[in-house]
Amino acid sequence: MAEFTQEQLLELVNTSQVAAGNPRVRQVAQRVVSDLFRAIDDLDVSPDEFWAGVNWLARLGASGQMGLITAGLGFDRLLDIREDEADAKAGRAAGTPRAIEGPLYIAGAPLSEREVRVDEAPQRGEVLVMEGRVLDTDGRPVAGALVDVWHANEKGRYSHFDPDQKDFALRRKIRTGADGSYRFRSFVPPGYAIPPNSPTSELFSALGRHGNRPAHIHFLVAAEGQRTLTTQVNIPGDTFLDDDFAFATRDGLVVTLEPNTAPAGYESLDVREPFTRV
Ligand code: MBD
Ligand code: FE
Repeated sequence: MAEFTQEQLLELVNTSQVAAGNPRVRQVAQRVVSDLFRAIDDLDVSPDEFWAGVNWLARLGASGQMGLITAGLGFDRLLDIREDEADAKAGRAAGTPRAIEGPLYIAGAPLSEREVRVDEAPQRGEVLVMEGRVLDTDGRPVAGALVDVWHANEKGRYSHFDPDQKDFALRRKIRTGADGSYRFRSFVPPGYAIPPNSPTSELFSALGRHGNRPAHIHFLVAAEGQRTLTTQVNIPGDTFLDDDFAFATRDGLVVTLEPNTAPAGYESLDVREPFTRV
């Protein structure tokens, strides 16, 4: 009785619970299962290969690198491309290009008004000051916008994912002033590399791919009545600018650095030495 062909099995898997459950979940799950059945068949995947894959997925989940792999396989950028297309289709103004959030954002960073020092003494790397204004897509200043900033430390690691850093190290939130302005001091961060000896690096070496991201700073900009912008800026000159493992860099987000040898007006940020201004 319970003998089926491959096609009959797929039909059974996909229809065995039609009456109950969530139709959207069912629709997506059916599609994914169908595609995997097909891939196993087309590629003649052996049982050993199949279980090796399952084992890798189990280790991936346990390692907390699920979000890292989605970025590395291009899914995060895919969703951004789709958002951009939806905006274009709906005739919504683009503004600053979006860039992926990535897997390393932590909500709840300490909040400051108008300006903040993001890093802590002792100074690491080159002093960086970034200042600007949050504008809406009509170019009007957005007062009271919350600008969430986060970046890697001098070793390319992020707090909360690195036992050597304090919680919320290199993560700050700034509320913009009446003219939409904000500024912060930190240091020019290096690039990021995926952790070695991890499920992600295992896959990437098997694929012959590197796991490097060019130097960048993340932003999440939110304001009452406005769509939230998730973006990044890239530090110019990085060798991985056009070879980002997460496919997340964008031309419009590579900033210009301006060497500043006369740091007057930055006393409140405790800048006393020459610095780089974005
Ligand atoms: C990062 O720092 C990052 O920004 C992304 C998108 C993925 C991995 C590490
Ligand atoms: Fe990052």
